[in-house]
Amino acid sequence: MAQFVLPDLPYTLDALEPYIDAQTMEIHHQKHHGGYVQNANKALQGHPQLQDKSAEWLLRHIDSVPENIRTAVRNQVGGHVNHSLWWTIMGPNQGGSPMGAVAAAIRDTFGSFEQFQEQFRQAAFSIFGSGWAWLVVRPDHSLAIVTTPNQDNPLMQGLSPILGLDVWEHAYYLRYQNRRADYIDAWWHVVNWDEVDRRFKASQTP
Ligand code: MN3
Repeated sequence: MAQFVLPDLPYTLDALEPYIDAQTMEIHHQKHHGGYVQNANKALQGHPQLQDKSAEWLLRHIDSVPENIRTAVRNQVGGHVNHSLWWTIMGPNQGGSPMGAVAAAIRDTFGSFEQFQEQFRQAAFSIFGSGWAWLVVRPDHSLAIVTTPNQDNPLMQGLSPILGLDVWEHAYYLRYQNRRADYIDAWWHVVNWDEVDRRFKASQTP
């Protein structure tokens, strides 16, 4: 039995239109995320001692994964975990400003929601090549903006991601071509802040 399974999208393919188009969603979910799941399962096939581990555990303990499959686990399990978060922190009729505990923490850390958005936008825009921008919770429960290359996940550095932005070209090229900044600006309209707040609260309990 396969260790990892491609999760269903929590909404229809066209639900994030016009900000993210249905064709991009279909290819991104079925082909890209589907590919990470298949390749992750393949990488772990001959390693029964790792098959009862969660994807998150494997990333947190990436240094204990056997060297001959470490790069594959990092890329493919990383891709699976990143995209599993990605679908859930977006939704139709979302966007706007965060509410609740995470909103207060963002204000305390960055001064205002607008200042947070500007810093996050700058971080995402500045990634060279493929990668992700993240809002993470540090072990001391404070917030920070970080970026990772490729499909690396902040769990590999002991950080808990609660919001992520995929800036691989496969996430936006069909609609936005080279205009990454326009994609980032549009993306705020689909951020599901209730889910980000839920993840934030979960990260605050020991
Ligand atoms: Mn992607």
